[in-house]
Amino acid sequence: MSDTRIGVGVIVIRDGLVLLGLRQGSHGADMWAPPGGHLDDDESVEQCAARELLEETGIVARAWHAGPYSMNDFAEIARRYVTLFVVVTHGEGDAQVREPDKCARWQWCAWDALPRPLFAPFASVVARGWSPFAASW
Ligand code: 8DG
Ligand code: MG
Repeated sequence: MSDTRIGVGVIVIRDGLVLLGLRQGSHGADMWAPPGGHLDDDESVEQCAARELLEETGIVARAWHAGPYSMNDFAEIARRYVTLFVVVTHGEGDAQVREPDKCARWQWCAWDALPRPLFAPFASVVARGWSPFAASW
């Protein structure tokens, strides 16, 4: 793959649950993914996480931590994505569908009963056995 991009995934945890959305209209459509998007040239990873979270859900990030990363090849769009995950341990506000063309609905999910199929970058860290609930943030 000669085209590598950086994505940021935002893992919001609240009351023992994690926020996932059903993707629409792009690669990974009809798969469950955390909020997120492309890292812009002029922002930090944390700024990107807070911006994407606000744009897509209306939730304001109040506390966050660096999470894991994953690397995934998407043959259908001939791109490799490096996804940097940020864990938001305190987010303010309810999850709203702010970009209905990109996400059909948000759902707070139990880690031991995640919906499927999961979008590949998030599926990678789950498959590795990583959990946001194993750490004492
Ligand atoms: P943007 O172009 O407006 O910045 O982003 P977007 O419109 O929100 O696009 P997106 O498809 O939600 O995310 C941009 C890319 O980031 C997407 O093509 C794939 C990549 N990406 C990962 N991992 C993750 C992830 O865990 N969640 C989300 N939402 N996107 C991710 O590589
Ligand atoms: Mg997005």
